[in-house]
Amino acid sequence: MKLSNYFYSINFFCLLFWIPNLCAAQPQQKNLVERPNIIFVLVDDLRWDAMGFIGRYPFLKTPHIDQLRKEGVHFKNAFCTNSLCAPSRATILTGMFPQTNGVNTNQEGRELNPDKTRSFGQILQGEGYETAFIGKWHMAESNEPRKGWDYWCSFPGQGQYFGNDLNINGKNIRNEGYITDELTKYTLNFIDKNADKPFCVYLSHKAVHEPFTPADRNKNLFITDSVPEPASWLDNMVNKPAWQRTVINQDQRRRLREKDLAKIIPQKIRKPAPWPAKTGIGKQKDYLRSLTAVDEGLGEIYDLLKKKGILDNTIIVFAADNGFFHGEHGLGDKRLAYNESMRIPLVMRYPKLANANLTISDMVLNADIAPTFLEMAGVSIPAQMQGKSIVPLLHGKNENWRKSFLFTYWTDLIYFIPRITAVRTEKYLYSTTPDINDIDELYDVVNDPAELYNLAKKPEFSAVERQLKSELEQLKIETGYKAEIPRPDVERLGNVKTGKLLSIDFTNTKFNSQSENDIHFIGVVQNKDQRGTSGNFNGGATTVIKARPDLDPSKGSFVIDCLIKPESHDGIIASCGSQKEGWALFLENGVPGFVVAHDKHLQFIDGVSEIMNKWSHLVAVIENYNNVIKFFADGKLIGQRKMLLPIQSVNSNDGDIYLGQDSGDMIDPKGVSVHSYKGQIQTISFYREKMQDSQLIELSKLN
Ligand SMILES: [Ca+2]
Ligand SMILES: [Ca+2]
Repeated sequence: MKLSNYFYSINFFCLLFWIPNLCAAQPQQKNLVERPNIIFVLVDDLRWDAMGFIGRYPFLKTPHIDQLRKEGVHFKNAFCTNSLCAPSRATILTGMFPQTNGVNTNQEGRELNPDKTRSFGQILQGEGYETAFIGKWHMAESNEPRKGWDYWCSFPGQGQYFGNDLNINGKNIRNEGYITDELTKYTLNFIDKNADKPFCVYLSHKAVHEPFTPADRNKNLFITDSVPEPASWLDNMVNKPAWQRTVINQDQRRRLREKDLAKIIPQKIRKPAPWPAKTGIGKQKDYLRSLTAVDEGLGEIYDLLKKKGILDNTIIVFAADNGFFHGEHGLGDKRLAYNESMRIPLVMRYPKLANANLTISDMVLNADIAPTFLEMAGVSIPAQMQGKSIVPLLHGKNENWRKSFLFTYWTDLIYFIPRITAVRTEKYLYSTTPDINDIDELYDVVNDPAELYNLAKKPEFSAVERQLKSELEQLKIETGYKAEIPRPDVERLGNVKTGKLLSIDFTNTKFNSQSENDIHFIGVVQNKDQRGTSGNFNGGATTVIKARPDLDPSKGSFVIDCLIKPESHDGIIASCGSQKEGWALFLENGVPGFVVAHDKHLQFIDGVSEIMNKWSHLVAVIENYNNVIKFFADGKLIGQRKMLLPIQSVNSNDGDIYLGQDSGDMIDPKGVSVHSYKGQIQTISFYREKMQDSQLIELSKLN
């Protein structure tokens, strides 16, 4: 059986009774000495149970996390509401759910709008806190400082374990060190310099995210230890939705074609191989080893706070953005609503409010972190925050606490994982996939924590299922849930030209070996048939349209319109860019198609009928503002698809448009790009214009 990234084997003061109203009245009175410092340590993809004191991995030693737990509170039922990096981080920062803060996927450069969705960093900064963000930001790609942080140290995107382009307060600095240790050092420096004022540090580790890479000193830990088998390793997946049994490899993920989908057959039954106890699954030991440097760093931070005499006036929170599967149900990665993915570690030390060795079992969320920090800092909580301060729980007041919450997932890159909406209570998980026709899931998480027995549609649970369904709908309304979340950044057209951008008419252009307005005709000869004059592209002939800002397909609605008569079965009619960013109109087996590339992800629309040796009018559209591509031929909509990733500017690379071939770096080097076009092109035009489907159908008619 094949391994993939996703599937393993066959396939988470007078403070005693401080009430919010009282603190809302307090911020003016800046009693800076008494205001607590905040240190928030976020680990990437750390499971709720991957902490030494939990005991899931008997060999795992996390003495400093364990010490925080002993001197503080463990929230044993902590969850993220969306198990993916950027959405969870946006929720942590804003206390708002993805549907309201706009960051519902890792893709499309989604980023918080700091003017509309203020982070706890921005708010605390406004209240006189010295704030620092150190580490992985991961919303959008840039490492540049974001609003709300007096001190900024970050890397682009995911970052690397070794070798990062750090941006420190606007200056770019190359750092070759082991990133967990480096981020700890920057944190220690910041605390050392700011120990005399209230500060808030968000230390956001790269660890323990893939590719799990421990510090050199920790590489040989746990060598002889056995990893206990998870109960759900034996899940044969018979009562799981079919999409969970579908195996898809990296290449299939990146080169999406509807016609290939039929070939990816969901496996009927998973037959688990024996559990590999010596190694665990998918470099599981390296994942756990990567945590050791995080724990060591936490120890250094603890020691410094103690040395500075500010330990007990500092709120220390240790958490993760989401969990991770290590072979449970044969799964890897996260995203789903099962325990391993949605539960997160959450430990807090703040002796002024929280008794030592306290365990809280009420359901708390990543959305609760921001409002909690604000209440603890004596700052009023903005009404738009959807999470709740956990301070009442610390006082044993849970009468008005939540009894359920909404978990969501919007399809992100791995296209076969559908949109998920789920409701979680202390007793049940009910999970649905509204966009596909598949079975729902219902688990009794108390009696079946491994989520092996799907109770959906079982008559004896029909009342429970009905109640959870209605709870789900209620939570969707309460939290402003939407199936589609508009990108916050949508479209900044600036001074880019709109309307018809360029048109080449081969009926009356003197194109032979001539150049005009940065258009170069190479080897194209004139041809005449019953339709009149056209440009004959005879395999190797081309026309190069030099890159211009207005021909950038990433801006607005970009329309490509051409009138052609193909004379060979395979070939590129027109292309721009490469696998990185690009598009191509092509013929394959005489059938026209349209492909858009971003970051080596190819997104195809394939035509259905052959158009050999006859005139045909093709219109392709990139609606980048809403991530849709469309393809029309001869007055009909051939297909449209939601892009998993929008195209970015091609002009930074090679933005020249080539007719008749894909020049330079190819869009699809193993497929359609390799063939030159043989046949006629009569006209080709480019527009930047939002057109209705009816207009596009009209445009693509063969008159
Ligand atoms: Ca993550
Ligand atoms: Ca190219």
